[in-house]
Amino acid sequence: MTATTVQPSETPSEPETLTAARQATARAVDHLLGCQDPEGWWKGDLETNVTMDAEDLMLRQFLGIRDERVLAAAARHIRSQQRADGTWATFYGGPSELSATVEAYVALRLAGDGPDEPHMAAASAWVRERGGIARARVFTRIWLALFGWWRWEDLPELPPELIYLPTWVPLNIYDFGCWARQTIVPLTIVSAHRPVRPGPFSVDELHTDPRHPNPPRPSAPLTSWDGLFQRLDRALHGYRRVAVGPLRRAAVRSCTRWIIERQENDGCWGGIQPPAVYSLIALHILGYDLGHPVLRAGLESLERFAVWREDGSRMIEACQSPVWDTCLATIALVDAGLAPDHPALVKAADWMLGEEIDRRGDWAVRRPELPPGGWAFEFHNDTYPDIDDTAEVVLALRRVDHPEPDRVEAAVRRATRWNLGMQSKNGAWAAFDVDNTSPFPNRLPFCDFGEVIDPPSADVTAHVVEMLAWVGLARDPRARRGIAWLLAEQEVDGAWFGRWGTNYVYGTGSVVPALVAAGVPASHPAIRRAVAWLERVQNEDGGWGEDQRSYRDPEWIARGPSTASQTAWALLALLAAGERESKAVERAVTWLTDTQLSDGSWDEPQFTGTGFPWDFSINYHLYRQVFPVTALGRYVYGEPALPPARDA
Ligand code: R01
Repeated sequence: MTATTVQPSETPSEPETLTAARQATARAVDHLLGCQDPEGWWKGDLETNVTMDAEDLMLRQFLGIRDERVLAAAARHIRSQQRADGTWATFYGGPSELSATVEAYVALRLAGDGPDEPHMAAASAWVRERGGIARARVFTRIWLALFGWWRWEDLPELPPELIYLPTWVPLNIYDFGCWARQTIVPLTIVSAHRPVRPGPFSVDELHTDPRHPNPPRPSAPLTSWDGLFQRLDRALHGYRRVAVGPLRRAAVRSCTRWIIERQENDGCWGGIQPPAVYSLIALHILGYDLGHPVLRAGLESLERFAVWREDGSRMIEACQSPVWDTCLATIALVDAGLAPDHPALVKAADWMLGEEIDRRGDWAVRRPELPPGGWAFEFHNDTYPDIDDTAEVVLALRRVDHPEPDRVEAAVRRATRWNLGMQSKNGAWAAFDVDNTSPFPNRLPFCDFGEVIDPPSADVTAHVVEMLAWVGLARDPRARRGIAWLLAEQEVDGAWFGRWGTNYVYGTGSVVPALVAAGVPASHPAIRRAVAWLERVQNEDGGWGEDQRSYRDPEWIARGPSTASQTAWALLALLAAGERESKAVERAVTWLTDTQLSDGSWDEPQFTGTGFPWDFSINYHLYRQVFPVTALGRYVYGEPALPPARDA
């Protein structure tokens, strides 16, 4: 070393970890800035599983609009996801899953793969071994019934007359979470019509015994809830035989109107793929031809869910996350030291302001007096703004130094009023609705997949509490009720459950920063227990990882290979709890800086997002970037300073 580069001994040099973090943050910020769309938004791929691709192909087959180029590219993606044993999983590294394997297999057959090719024979053998089509979920069997590969009579009944149940009667459509509601209404039309457009081949190889393809399902005792709902289903099958005539026709018309009223101006439904697919099928069997404006716009909107890759494969996204990705990226960049009036941030804020939803949606059924003012997750989803996006957009807007502060504040005020109005009666917040907690939808034999209700969760409640702190309302009684609910919801080991992110690391990483922002001291026993839990479950390598299996098996809580997003969530909690100088934080920062790629990004094949716990997992491709940027940024530049309180 030459004399000129020697540090003067009286100025202690910066700790190595901090230097590395500073450099990693700068590279990560540059990478994130490079991902912004010229219009101001960010959008990472939203990867789920091959049922999306398979259902897209089956829809095209059903409607008679097969396209060989699409078929080949989608098949290429589906094949790329098949594992060595011939099966498919629903998340990276997950166990083989029967319904996904059946659907992917059928899709590949539509694409021309022969049943005797080794990869196909392996799949069908595994399906037979696991009980065949008869053991697949209801959605899968509905798809097969559309092609005559399963009997409609052997599916649970869901009558269109459901639409007539008033909102105070159990099982009315507003008792279902909005994603399930939008899926179920078109499916009532489909199951009332029981359409069959025979498939171009047989799938006998997916039955354990093709001569008896529909073995009876075991009945539950009459005295149990399940037994009662099985009876209800049998009664509905009986009702079906007499449900002809004016009432049925009027119910189908009401469902049709309900669906058409909810088509977005981009042609989609709710911004998510499944309701769009089922709405198109329902309308088509009612006689809407493919050239009808409603159908044409719907089909065009489906095309926008396709991600074409350089290798010639085509993946279908379940939905798109531009609002969510944009608010998270904005927060990350400000926390990582970008000037709050940086043009990229002003542009992002402008784009978010333009996305505010100013009309009522399904949420108004339970809150008719509440004025609108929130954000949805997607580009076009005006009927279903969500509380989580609204909270994070406010947190983002409050960080940006925008040239029109009054315009921003007015939007923030409307959003705050809307989120406060959407508080459930237990003091907490859910994603889309108020008090959507009915125990009945989950009992229906029809509902054997995913979540069908939208009860409050700790992660969303935390984001709202943090937002309230940032608009100066931490001491408002409504914020206090949220805080009390969060404190009561902590698990005995110190963690919080993660509903929309995986899993306890997400819950804990959301709640701790929110509680601290709202004034809970870092010395509070709840915060101490959370810190102790995070330190206890930190991986040897300094990171955190939690597999989707944690939703099924407590052995898997906080267990899994370290990932960038989950390490960042844990780090956010530790930093908020005042642990900046701890060994755990130093090891976490080192894990992030050591695993960063040369382009400033991170690899993350693991699925750390949650659509429905266990059943529907999401790999948000931008999570690996936005959360490390936020966490490293706070490590380098300190915790974000709350803006001065304003009058509520
Ligand atoms: C689906 C389905 O594909 C689907 C797709 C997206 C969601 C729910 C909530 C949010 C908003 C975003 C996306 N935030 C609360 C999340 C924040 C991280 C849900 C479902 C699959 C099967 C059926 C979704 Br049935 C219906 C829909």
